[in-house]
Amino acid sequence: MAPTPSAAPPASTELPLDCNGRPLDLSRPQVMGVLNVTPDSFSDGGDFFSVDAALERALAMQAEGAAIIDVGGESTRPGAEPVPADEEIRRVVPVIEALHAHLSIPLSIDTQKADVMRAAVAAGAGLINDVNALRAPGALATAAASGVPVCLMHMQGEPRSMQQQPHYQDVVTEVRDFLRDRVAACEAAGIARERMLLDPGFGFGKRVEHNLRLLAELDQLAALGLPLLVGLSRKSMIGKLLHLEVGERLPASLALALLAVERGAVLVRAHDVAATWQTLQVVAAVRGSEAEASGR
Ligand code: YH5
Repeated sequence: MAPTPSAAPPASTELPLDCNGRPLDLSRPQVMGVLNVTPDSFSDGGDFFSVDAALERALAMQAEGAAIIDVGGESTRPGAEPVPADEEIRRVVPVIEALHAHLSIPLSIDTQKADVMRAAVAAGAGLINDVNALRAPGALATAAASGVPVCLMHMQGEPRSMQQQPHYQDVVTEVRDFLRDRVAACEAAGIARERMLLDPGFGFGKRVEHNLRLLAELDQLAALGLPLLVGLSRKSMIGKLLHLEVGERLPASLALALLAVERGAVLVRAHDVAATWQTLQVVAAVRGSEAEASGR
């Protein structure tokens, strides 16, 4: 089969990303394991947050095939209230230090705050995952100075109220233009394109119809030429489509992950690492066979 000419250059995913000294290979689809370090997760019954329990969970995700672990100390679920920076730092820094000492894969910090980014990278984090795309005060300069790669995500509104009135004329165009503007802002701040990932932000100020359109036309975002991260795991769109509780959303999460990588995503943020990794492995096996058949 003749190679299909594409409008945009492919994402520069051949070289591994340098995540604070640890490589992240995005030449094939990979799993980002989710590690929430909020008081409702890993508590030993009371208010006490256990670093050991978080480490155990992270080691399991590494063994299950995660290429990176995303540590988050602030809930960004719809309706969530903001957490002060010092509280977020108290939650994430001991966990990042322990993971950095005991895991070999890179770690990312899921935060919007410059102070948390700085503390997390000093503790060993190798990627800044910001659902606010570095729009908070000081975030752009802090991320630039940190030297680590950044994931820029689209969100309409803010977590507290974003699901009240999501509205778009054309969701794909608006998300694409937003991400293009943030890439330009990052480049102006001294962040090289080679250190950026993009994310449409499924569920962040979007109705089910918006999420579906973004997934159906994900190739339009891939055409920006940067690696795409997607977070679809267990999200409300699945609950709304199928009337399922959070714990019942794995099969649909895997189907959405598969559709996303078919449309160009290279990093899939997921809670169920083993199952997601297996899904991506069979996709990679079929792609390998395709490449062989076309003589590449
Ligand atoms: C993301 O998409 N999401 S935190 C609600 C759920 C289930 C899961 C009601 N951080 C993303 O995982 N970072 C989060 O069910 C993220 N992309 C990136 N880059 C929200 C979350 C969730 C929310």
